[in-house]
Amino acid sequence: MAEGIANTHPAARARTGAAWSRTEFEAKLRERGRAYHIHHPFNVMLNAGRATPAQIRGWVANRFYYQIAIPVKDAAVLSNCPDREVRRGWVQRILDHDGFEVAGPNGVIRDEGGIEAWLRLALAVGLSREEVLDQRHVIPALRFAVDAYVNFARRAPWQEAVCSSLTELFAPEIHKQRLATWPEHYTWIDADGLAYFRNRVSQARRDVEQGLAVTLDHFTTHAQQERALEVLQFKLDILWAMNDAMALKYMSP
Ligand code: AHQ
Repeated sequence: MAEGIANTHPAARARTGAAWSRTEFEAKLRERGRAYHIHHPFNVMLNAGRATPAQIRGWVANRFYYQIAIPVKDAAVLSNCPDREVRRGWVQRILDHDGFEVAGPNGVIRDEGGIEAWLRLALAVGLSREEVLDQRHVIPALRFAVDAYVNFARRAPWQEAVCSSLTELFAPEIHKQRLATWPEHYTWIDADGLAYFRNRVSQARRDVEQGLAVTLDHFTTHAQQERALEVLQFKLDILWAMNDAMALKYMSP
């Protein structure tokens, strides 16, 4: 086989350590979706309609800790990122969660943000704002997993922190699954409470457009691409560990 052909065959390239093409690299990232928490038994129980009200309340109260960590994590990415163009796109993520109020020529533009929407989900499932905000239900192991994500974003190169957000490649599916199944199975939850999931379908798609472009542009050698897969697996493990903690606490043995 001519040398050139040998180096272009994916299997040969893996042996020689040559980088994957952008298309192959994206496919490798998407292949990791098989480890996404949509497949975790706790999430399967939740979205199959088998969760009790207490299990749903436990999930909402614990996932709140993840939700309030996201803008802090994204601020860490911004603080490490010297690229104005990337920051201009990334800052939207903080506004998505914290909300904003902007005085415009035609009056004030307001958006309550995702954290407030999550608190409305909490009320819809029978939790009080106080017991969610004071984090009394947050499981220590879940807290540690979420804190590991924030600390990673603070310390890792900003491109790795961007790459770690790519679990959102698989997020539209999980939000759409909730929107498709919760109203049918959990008729006791007011539909207004699901606004967060509705908003995230399009926001996640927009997030991924930027996150994937930065990742495919930055991680170009084979070693860098393998590192990107490691980073994505680290974040997949964080989401999985969060579900492990909730399963241990809320699912009967
Ligand atoms: O609601 C979620 C969200 O705002 C984000 C931001 C993003 C990140 O920066 O890591 N990841 C993420 C996720 C959200 N919801 C999760 C869910 O299952 O509802 C999924 C999660 C993700 O896929 O990382």
